[in-house]
Amino acid sequence: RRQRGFTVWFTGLSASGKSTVATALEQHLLHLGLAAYRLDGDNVRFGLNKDLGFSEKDRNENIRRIAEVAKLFADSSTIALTSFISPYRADRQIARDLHAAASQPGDEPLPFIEVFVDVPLEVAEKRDPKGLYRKARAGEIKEFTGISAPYEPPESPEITIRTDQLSVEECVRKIVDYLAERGLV
Ligand code: GGZ
Repeated sequence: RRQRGFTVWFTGLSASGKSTVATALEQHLLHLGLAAYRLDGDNVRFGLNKDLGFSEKDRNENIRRIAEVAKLFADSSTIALTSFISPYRADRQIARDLHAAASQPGDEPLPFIEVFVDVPLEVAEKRDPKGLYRKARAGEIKEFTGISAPYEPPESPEITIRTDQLSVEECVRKIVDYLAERGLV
């Protein structure tokens, strides 16, 4: 059977563990012989989206473009893994709806799996690997998610992972088990 593309959409606070889990999942999928590609701030915000900042409008546009690109990867039979905060419910819904709409008449919808990387703000803030929370608290970064800009948690994500309670491997296992149940891997 030909590989079918789909998108695994990670959402969560800065330092919640999105990129760590997405990277481990990508490795796992590649070892299974599946084509997977990770979209994250490093390859998107410094390229395609380098004109965008962190205002609500810019985040809306950031997520809209990422959703379009993820859909193109999925449409090309690749597994797209996106790791962006994507703080607004409406933006994540737009990404989901885009995948549900056929690219061409007669096409099946592309599966869209939302993974909520759910850690308490206190945990993310304590990790603070880049010192951004400290700067945000000091007012040196404005509109910082969780501190001075909103994060709207998903109401019905396909998967929720607690990176403060499970190991990276356990998080990957939970996602892969779900994908296997859906017949996607
Ligand atoms: C949130 C910010 C901000 C502000 C810079 N708010 O931990 P990081 O550093 O590596 O991940 C964060 C990243 C968020 O970019 P996204 O494209 O994922 O955001 S969104 O989906 O909301 O468009 C953080 C850094 O960029 N960063 N300023 N003000 N995170």
